[in-house]
Amino acid sequence: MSSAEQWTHTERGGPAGGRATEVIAGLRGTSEGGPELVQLLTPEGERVGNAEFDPYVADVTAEDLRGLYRDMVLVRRVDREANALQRQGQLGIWVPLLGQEAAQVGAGRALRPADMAFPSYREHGVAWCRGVDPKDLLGIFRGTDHGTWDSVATRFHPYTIVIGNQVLNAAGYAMGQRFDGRVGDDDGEATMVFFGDGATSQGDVHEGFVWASVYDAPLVFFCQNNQWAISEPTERQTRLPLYQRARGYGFPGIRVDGNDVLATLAVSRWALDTCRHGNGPVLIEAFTYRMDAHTTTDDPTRYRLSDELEAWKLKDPIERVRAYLIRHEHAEHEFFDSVQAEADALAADLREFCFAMPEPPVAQMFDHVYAETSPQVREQRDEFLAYHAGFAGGEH
Ligand SMILES: Cc1ncc(C[n+]2csc(CCOP(=O)(O)OP(=O)(O)O)c2C)c(N)n1
Ligand SMILES: [Mg+2]
Repeated sequence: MSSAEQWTHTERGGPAGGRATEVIAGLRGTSEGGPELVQLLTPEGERVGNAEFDPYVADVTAEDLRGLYRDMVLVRRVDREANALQRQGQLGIWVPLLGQEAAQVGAGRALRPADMAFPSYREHGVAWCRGVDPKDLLGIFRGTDHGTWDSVATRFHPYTIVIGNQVLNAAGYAMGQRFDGRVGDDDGEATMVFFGDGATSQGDVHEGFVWASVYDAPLVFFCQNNQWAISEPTERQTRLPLYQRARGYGFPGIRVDGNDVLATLAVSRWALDTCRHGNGPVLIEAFTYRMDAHTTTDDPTRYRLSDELEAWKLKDPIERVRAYLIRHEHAEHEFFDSVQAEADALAADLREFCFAMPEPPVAQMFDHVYAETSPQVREQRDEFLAYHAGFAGGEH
């Protein structure tokens, strides 16, 4: 029996006290965001006033909104193209961001150039906002490199696959920003770290919360609650809304509609401001949904119901901005057509690049295991090369 079958068919007890019997996986994990959800644009594209957060997007013009729309369409197109490339055998695996464009673009566009960002492995939209060329992401998933962007120049750390580990890296980095006196006023710096709902059950994330809290590190914890950690629903990670965990660590937590790019931008700007002024960390829970599989190796129909997906499709992050732009006559057909054409060209370029990617020499995988190679690594490399040389055609 797969673990998905176990939670759909067995009775679960445990400390929560039998409340979760016979729950169909996901139905509880994907309930509405609740009254505490910060939302500025409804799924229908209507603007909702919010006295606390409106000031943080008061300067956002129609042109800026078109820019956010463009960002989301382009990153979705990159995502779909990379997914197709995996299906055609060009990538070993792909990690889709479908559905999480607003969360990532809202947060990514709130960051200033001097701020630092630590992603996990799904943050293609944040990468885009940091100026990382989508081509630089491909090698990670083709298995040819570890990402080719300059993480110092872009201020976008390499992807981290080990769940939650980047939270510790980010806490240390943000403590450094504080120790170096780079916080305290509006010119201060901040760091943002991205992780998932499942990651909140990792010790690394807990430790990161503690360190950042007690050192008042300028760190925004940006948790994309996409309702699932592979096949585990959020209800298997927490019995209270994730943003409320922050209180136990002594810093503010807030839940934002992660499918609303404007609200995510506003809340992220507020949180980054709080940090750069020296007030310590903030937790943002971006309430969103993973519309596709966990990765291309996963089949979500094994563990979640299609009506859940259908319900979330109505909250699509791109459609609500499109509806808003049309309703307020902020964009004409020509604009939407030109963004589509740009997306298609970007995808074609990505595809062409992928087909032409050179195969690296097999010895290269041993080069960056440590900053300086060790006798053990050298020995393993030599053994591996000798093994490969035994095949017809030499090294390969
Ligand atoms: C330390 C560690 N344990 C387990 C895994 C396997 N793993 C990969 S993704 C994942 C689920 C993560 O879920 P979540 O934090 O919600 O992020 P999402 O993938 O939904 O963005 C797990 C358990 C891993 N990569 N690292
Ligand atoms: Mg998740």
